[in-house]
Amino acid sequence: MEEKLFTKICSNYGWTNPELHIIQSGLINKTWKVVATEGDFILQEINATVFKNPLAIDENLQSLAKYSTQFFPDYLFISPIKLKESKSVYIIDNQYYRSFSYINKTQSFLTVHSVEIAFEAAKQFGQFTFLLKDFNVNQLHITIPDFHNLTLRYAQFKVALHNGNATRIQANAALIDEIESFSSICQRYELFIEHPDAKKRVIHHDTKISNVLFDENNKGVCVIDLDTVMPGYFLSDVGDMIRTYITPVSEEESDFSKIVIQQDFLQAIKKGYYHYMGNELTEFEKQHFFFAGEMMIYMQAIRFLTDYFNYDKYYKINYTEQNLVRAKNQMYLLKALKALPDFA
Ligand code: GN1
Ligand code: MG
Repeated sequence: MEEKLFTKICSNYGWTNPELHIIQSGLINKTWKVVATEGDFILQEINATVFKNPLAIDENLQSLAKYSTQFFPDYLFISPIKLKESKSVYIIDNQYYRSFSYINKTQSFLTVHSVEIAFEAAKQFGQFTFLLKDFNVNQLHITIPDFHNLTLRYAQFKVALHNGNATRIQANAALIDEIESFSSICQRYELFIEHPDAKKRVIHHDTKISNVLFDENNKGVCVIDLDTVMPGYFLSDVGDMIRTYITPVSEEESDFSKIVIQQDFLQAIKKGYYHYMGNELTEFEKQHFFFAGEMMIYMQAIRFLTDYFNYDKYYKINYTEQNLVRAKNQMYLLKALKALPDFA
């Protein structure tokens, strides 16, 4: 970040003697840690290409924070620091910034190294949706339309096959065939969302492990990264946990032999999520617990490959083939999961 811009941001927040440290996590927003005399803070630039209306995020967080403070005053709901006119988004040079107090004595992880961590994280995300179960979901703005709409993601993939980078498409015919051969997942998803027992709930929509803060004893403290909190289906949150907690390596791993399924982690996610949501989910939803994993892994493979064909416009990359590696990694994971008896 430019010195001049950072100085302006700091004076806006009233930070003195600030030090700026980049945090290399997340594929969409830019994140820094600021260490100042007034304390430690997280500073973020919201990606306004992805979040077309950053002020809608702010309104969502404010109404959820208000509800949470009113009904669950002890719950740690992480909302951004408020500025003038009680907005928490600071707009400068057409860019959107916001800041959070850094929660001290907490840690976060990039991969899940124990069943306890998987359990704790799933409990946190279950608690989030549980506490907000009587909040009117229709009050929330849709911060990314059709974010986890698999039908649309599949359609976007098909469009990319026509309009995308021809060399990349030709070189990956086998992968494309493979993705198409799993398209029954789209039909099952459609049957799910059409069913009256599939409930619209307040859903986090990005339940990767780095979005949970833990205390020094590895107990879950709170969930973070609330930009995609929107009305949605439990499939999204449980599915993304399955996608990201059950293997020892992340979507970035290029040595696929390391993608092994740890079945006890699957059970830990279920136990953790059901801790709060066990009496809330309908029987129909529970029957789709494992399907959630399939659906989210499949969708993520499609999203990475679509972006690769579309010249890597969406996800941050550090090397040319990164989105392709991510897509292949996710398809490998999907096949490994489908090979388990529960998923057959
Ligand atoms: C993006 O930026 P980050 O890492 O929080 C993406 C998620 C994907 C994830 C894959 C708004 O999340 O949907 O699951 O990358 N968020 C958005 O790592 O597209
Ligand atoms: Mg996110």
